[in-house]
Amino acid sequence: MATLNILRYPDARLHKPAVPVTVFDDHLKQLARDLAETMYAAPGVGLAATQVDEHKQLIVVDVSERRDSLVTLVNPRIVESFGESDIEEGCLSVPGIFEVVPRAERVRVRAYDANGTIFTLEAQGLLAVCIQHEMDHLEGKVFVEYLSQLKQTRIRAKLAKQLRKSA
Ligand code: GNR
Ligand code: NI
Repeated sequence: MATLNILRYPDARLHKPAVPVTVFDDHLKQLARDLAETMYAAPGVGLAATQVDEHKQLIVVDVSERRDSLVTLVNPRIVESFGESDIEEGCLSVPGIFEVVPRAERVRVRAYDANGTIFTLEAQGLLAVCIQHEMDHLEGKVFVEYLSQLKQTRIRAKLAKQLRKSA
């Protein structure tokens, strides 16, 4: 087991699109375990492989209070979505920034687990928002990119200042 380094926005590697997984081997299972360990250690409610510089369509989520409801999604696809959410988001790659961005309130997702078994998940609330947030990461999109250019500029300045202070 290993916790992996999480890329920080702005980093060009966060904009690399992930490729679909075609081989469900031990290497993929190990990456899925390390991704989950990294998410729990952070702590976060989700993590995309993109954030640890692995550009494969793999995400993990656990929005449970007891941290015992891990869901691993490989090659996730949203097949239906309903409504509008107003949940405030954060991102481990954009620490200290919290904003509401346009998301569906409920989604039906088709994905494979780490063994290559296909399944469908119906999600709502935080789980639904989290899955959409992680799927954006796989496409190279970070949630702050939904915000105005002015807000994005302010966020980059704030992150640069955080980085200077921690150095
Ligand atoms: O830990 C996280 N919290 C969160 C809160 C609301 C909506 C989405 C998220 S995902 C985030 C972890 C992360 O950065 N995943 O990519
Ligand atoms: Ni994120």
